[in-house]
Amino acid sequence: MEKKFKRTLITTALPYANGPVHIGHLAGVYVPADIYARYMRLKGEDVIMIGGSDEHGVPITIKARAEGVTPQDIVDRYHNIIKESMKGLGISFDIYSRTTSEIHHETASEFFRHLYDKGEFVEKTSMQPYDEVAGEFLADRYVTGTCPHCGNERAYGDQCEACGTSLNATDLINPRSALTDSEVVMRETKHWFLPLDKWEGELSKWILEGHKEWKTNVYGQCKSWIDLGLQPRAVSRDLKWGVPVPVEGAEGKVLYVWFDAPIGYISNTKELLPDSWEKYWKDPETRIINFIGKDNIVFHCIVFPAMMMAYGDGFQLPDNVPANEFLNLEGDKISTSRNWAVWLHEYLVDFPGKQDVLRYVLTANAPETKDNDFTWSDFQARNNNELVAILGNFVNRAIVLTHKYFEGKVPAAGELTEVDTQLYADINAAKVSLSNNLDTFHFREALKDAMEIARIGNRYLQETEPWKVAKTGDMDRVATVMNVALQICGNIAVAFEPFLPFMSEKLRDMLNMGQISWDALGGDAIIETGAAIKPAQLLFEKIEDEAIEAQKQRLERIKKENQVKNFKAEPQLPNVEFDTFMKADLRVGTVLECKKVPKADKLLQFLIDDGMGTRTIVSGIAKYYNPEDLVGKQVCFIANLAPRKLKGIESQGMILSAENADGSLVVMGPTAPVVPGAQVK
Ligand code: B3M
Ligand code: ZN
Repeated sequence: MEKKFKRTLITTALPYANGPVHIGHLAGVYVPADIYARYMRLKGEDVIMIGGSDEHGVPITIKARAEGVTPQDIVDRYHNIIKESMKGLGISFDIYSRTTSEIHHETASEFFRHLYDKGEFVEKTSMQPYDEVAGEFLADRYVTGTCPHCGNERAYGDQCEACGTSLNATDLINPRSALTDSEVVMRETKHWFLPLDKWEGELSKWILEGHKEWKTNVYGQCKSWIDLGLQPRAVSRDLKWGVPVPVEGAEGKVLYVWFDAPIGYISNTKELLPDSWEKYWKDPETRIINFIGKDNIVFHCIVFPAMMMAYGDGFQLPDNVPANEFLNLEGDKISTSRNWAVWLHEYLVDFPGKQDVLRYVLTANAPETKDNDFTWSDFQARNNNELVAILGNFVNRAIVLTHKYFEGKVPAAGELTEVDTQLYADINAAKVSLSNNLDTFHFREALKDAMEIARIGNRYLQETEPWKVAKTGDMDRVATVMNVALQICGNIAVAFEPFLPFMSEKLRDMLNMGQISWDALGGDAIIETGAAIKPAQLLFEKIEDEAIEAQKQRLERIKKENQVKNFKAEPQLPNVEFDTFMKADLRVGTVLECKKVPKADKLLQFLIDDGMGTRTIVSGIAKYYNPEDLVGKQVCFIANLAPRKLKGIESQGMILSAENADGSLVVMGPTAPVVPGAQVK
């Protein structure tokens, strides 16, 4: 049995303000949360949706230092980009605030102080890396040194990027400060720890016994954490950027970002509702839903709940944490630092007016149970074959025909036939499934249910063929069919509002619909008889290949840039004597002819003027050159390499090329013309 509740508090993970948001954030958190919030509002529920930027943490300080600006500059920049772009996509936060706000600093500070005064923390001293020149403790990221596993001399204190091992700063050999390049020393420092072990029993009971209905990925992660045994967690850091630890003698210490960030949900609720925020957090009849990505599960299901248990005072734990898995982009993990992402603020510029297309594709592909892939081809196909061909097409036909036969006035329905009543039964069946899926956070399936209504509409017109009936003169029947078709349009406007709010608004405007509610869904009188409707406007447009190509090329370019950035030269080979080198007869020749080798997609066949005559050389560079472009060029080649047969052609030497970071080959030649046959020495 569903627990009774009076109101719903939706929280959405606070994105770090060290970069803009991308499709991974959207598919994982903000689009599903927004669908749910809009659905609740349509049902007339008391619901608020809380968002905001997470503006503390070490990565923000690193970015600021790299750019020579302050952390505040960084977070101001990204907070604004994030806030504006989310608004642009129609993510309907009731508040989108930030953790540098005064109210958040006060709230987080008070939260810590309350736990401190209650004796909920344990204090521990430990040895931490310290930079004596800067006079600062160093976050692991700020320590560099030699990796004990692979010998990489530029490993970071938290991880070696060469071999991928995660490290502690104390593991590094010859650790140095990334701030001043001075030698790192270890110094004693005191921190406060939240003893999660103390709350293990309660957490286990609450989740493992009380919330078996949670998604298996969420439940499973919680179970494995609890089974491993929970440890005390540090809730403070030696850092200048953050909420200062409100305890005497804690100068230079701030709250750990994962301590203050979830409190941001509370601060932002307070900012939104200064007088009534408490009922959203402390009344057992409030339902709290945390929308997050899978990497945040432990903080939302274990750490933050333990903080609330320790705080007491009626704070409620979440009812559900429908965390999603990750979305990949064209087969690769999305990464802010590698720029491997589709950025929301850029999408909104590149595809103006197409917010709903992105919302649709991200929902249809939502990584609800496993990681999923976003590809531009799929984006195009879903727009053209689903939104345009099914949804847009049905609505357009219904509205155009109404104008054609009834001058744009909703005709009265006569007696309904079996086809008509079956249609309403089908829509109501879709509604039941749709509501169930939305209630249980199965948004992909829910979207299919909504789409089913448009499919039902297309089938209905196909079956009833009003254009044929009109020719028989039975305008009463045509009126009934068009009335029903317009009711389906009205149903579509309601069913899709949570998913595609821009489309829904446009459709409601065309149909002159006023307020809508979820209750009306499935009804046969959503659209009033006799009312005037507006001329048809296209709800979706075909997306052409050029637009998709441009996006694919952008990704290709980024992939190349990353390969260049990450290029590591091969280690040098052992020395050879000069005489050994001189044994290779290197020459310059002029390309007389160049053509593709049939049935070998890698090979080009050259005819070279080598100064002594001509010779044939076969080279594996066909992927990187048009043969015509090489004719007349001068190339370096090894003249005395023993001839070899390639695809039946004897190659008399080898053309020299350099291999680029992406594996592509560039042919070597002289920087100014020389005589064919010139020796390379
Ligand atoms: N900023 C981590 C993340 O964006 C973190 C979430 C905070 S939610 C309180 O993945
Ligand atoms: Zn290593």
